[in-house]
Amino acid sequence: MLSCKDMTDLATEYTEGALPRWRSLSYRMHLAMCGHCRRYVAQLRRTAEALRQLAPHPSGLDPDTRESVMAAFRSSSAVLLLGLGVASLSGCPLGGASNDDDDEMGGDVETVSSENVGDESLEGHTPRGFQGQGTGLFTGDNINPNFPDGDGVQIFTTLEMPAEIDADTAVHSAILRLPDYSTNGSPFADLGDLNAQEIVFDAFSSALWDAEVVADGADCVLGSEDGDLLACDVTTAVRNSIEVGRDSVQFRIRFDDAGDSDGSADLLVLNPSDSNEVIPGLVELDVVISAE
Ligand SMILES: [Ca+2]
Repeated sequence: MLSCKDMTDLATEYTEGALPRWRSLSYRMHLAMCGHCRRYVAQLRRTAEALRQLAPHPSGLDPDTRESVMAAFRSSSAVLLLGLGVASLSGCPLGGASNDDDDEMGGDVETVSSENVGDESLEGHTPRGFQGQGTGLFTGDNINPNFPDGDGVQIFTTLEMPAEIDADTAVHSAILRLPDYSTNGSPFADLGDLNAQEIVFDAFSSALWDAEVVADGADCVLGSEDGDLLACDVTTAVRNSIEVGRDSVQFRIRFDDAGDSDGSADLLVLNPSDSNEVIPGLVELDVVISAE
């Protein structure tokens, strides 16, 4: 994983879209887990936009001066940002956090993990529009010609809380990941973003389609296009579970639109070997913690 220093070094290339695809995915992965780096990159974007807007204004810089500022910005963005008085990366909790960072967070920082339980009573898919449910973890539309056109299915999953976490654990960030998937048709292009929403249920059933998202719970975008590394920030879900003493976190995973009524399948499938089997490891959870 990229360290926070790596994130600083690569920030300008990232915001300019100049990173190789694999590196850009790693960058987004770190951003999903690290609020400090998200704020840093947001500040970088705002600063770049402000510089871009200097030239068109009569009172702005002349073209030569503006270009020299931009060149300095590209070559040393961190230094320029600090010179403009914006925040640094102090407190970044991931991949290379210094001892000082550990002290700020109240103890040794570590990343702990868990995965979906692989239990058909707690995981599966269910369609909109009629009563029914199935055991595979997939979402999209037109999975079966007998389904009403335009309807689709969504995923319900349960993950154990990592064993290292108890009521006294400080949770700094948590990321939900779908480590492997395949697509059929064009689900992202036709159905929109893939979302993870925190819900709570005792047993998987078709009645969960419109389950209430937990108030102030996690509701985040896992990905927006085919090939994305599917991951998003679910810190609030883990904190919510700890607060009420639950030993799991649960999510509904679905696209923005249930179906596009085009009559053809647009699917995302989590188990590449058997789309109708639920096994542990199809969904993963990484939590950055420190003991208080
Ligand atoms: Ca379709």
